[in-house]
Amino acid sequence: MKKMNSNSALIIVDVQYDFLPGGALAVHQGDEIIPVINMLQAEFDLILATQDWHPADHKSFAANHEGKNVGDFIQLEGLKQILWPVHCVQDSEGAKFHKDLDQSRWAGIFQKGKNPKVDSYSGFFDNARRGDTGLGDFLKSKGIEKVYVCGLAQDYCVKFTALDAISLGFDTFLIADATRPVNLNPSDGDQALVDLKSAGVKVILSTQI
Ligand code: VGL
Ligand code: ZN
Repeated sequence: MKKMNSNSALIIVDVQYDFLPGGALAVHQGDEIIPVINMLQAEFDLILATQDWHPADHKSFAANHEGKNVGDFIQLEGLKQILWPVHCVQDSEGAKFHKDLDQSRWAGIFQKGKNPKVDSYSGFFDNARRGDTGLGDFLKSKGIEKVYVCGLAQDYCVKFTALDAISLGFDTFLIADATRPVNLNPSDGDQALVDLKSAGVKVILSTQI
């Protein structure tokens, strides 16, 4: 493997304890991607991470709505919102990156989900597309044209990060063996791949890099 062109960036989405086995919103076998991502990082000159980073009063948490349960839907600022368990609360253990994930060469960490009134799956924009983390401008300022996305979860934050990347004009790749779905519905992970491919995202394996 030789190093990627300088016009490529790797985006590592939400590899945080709450999305890993034993966490509050655990992704089955989510920890299996950590060694794959660590190997992948060697191929990139520019590596960024996203971090789900919610205030404790975040409205996406079922616990913040009396009588509601995880998996229920509500209207939030005019958007349909599924309710989650409390996860990735700012400064909590669950919000930390896994200790085995190599962070030594990251150029930046883009936090999302800080506005208590709107959820934010993508590392670029919140779900209402009002808030902007600055990730798009950062990539453009570095001359990046190709974006490779990996991390958790395939059917939520990875999916929406890749969809926003392609909408911003980046040639976008999903590294399929470096992500795992949370699969609230058993087909969500597969459906995410279908949706990504139809938007023009190229689904590849880490061995193809
Ligand atoms: C995520 C649900 C809620 C994710 C974040 O990282 O995929 N999913 N917040
Ligand atoms: Zn979240």
